Amino acid sequence: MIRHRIRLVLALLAVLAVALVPASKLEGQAGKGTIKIATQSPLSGGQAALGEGIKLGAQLALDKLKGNLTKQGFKVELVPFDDQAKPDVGVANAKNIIADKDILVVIGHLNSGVAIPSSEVYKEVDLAMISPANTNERITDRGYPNISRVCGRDDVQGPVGAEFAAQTLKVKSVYVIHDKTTYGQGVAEAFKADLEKKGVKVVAFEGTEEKSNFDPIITPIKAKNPDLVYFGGIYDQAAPFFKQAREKGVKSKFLGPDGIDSSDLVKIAGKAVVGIYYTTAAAPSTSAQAKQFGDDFKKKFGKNPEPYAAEAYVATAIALKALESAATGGKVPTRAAVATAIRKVKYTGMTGSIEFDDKGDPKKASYYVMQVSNDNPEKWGENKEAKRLAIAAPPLKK
Ligand code: ABU
Repeated sequence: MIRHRIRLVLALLAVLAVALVPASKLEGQAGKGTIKIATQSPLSGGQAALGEGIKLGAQLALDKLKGNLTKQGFKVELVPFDDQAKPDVGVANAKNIIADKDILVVIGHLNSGVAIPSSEVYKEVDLAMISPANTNERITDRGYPNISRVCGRDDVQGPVGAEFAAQTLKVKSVYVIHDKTTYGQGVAEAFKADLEKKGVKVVAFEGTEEKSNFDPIITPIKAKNPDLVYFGGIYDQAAPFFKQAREKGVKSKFLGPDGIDSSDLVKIAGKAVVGIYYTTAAAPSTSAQAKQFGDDFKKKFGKNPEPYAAEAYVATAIALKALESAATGGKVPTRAAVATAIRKVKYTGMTGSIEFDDKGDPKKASYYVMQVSNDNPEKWGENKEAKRLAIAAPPLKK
């Protein structure tokens, strides 16, 4: 009886002891503070497929790799923001982001035209941004110490497309269309300039914000009958354009930049886009590491990763490494210290090896020319790789 009572008292004491331990300790988070990583990408609207992929790629990296920081006593959280692919929304979000002192890194954006003005806000407080997907050269050519990216640039991507058009497709005449955005027009101009250097005739260069009825654009294309049509823009606009162009009898080859690298291109345009080409700075999912990432992603989120989800994973992995090294002494690091630490990270993973140059570009980035091989969106990852190039980032133009 006495033994039973002693056991009961001991058990009660044990329960009491556990109850008195702070919740943060039980979770392996000893209350040293909270570190937040924000994502900014379109989570609604026509470009949400790529934007959601960026958010989920970052989420997967955080869940898998935050262990060292939580062991050090920090609570680590992801805070996703929807920039709606709109510059004004991105900037409004950026102001809220800098007001939250716990946010030490931003992973984003998808659209260069949103990233550039938003990063002017991050710069005010030395908040680091690592872009998984922005390819416009001005992202890094401003020389901001807090802005880095893990992908290539449009002043390389444009010429990669031009080289492929001239040397592989051997086209003699090209009709260039762009979406009038910083990204779409920028990459189209880089493509056109290099094409003309190679002696290929650019029969037209025009911008459009049209999203649904492309008749007024298709009629002159039919009249000129170019060997190739290049569309500098994003898949939500390119897909209906390509579809209507084929339906109206345009026989030209089609080529576009990485903005059309999304399974939603075939979801919208179907068979009309099978066989078309695109350049991209997003690594195809062919390596063993990328396949493992695809499996993990599908298991966790129930869908395939879109292009640039892997780059968002890599950008977040780099951010976590930088946070670990900047958080020496067990204190939450300053934003400036994190930005400085990011530039020192050397990372090798599923998209290759990344080491930053002094303006925040990867010293060498990979560029791919791909061909759409199937009208099944589930098989976007099986598109055919026509060419792969590793090219050094151009130095800062003085
Ligand atoms: N590079 C693909 C996404 C478009 C952009 O950079 O604006």
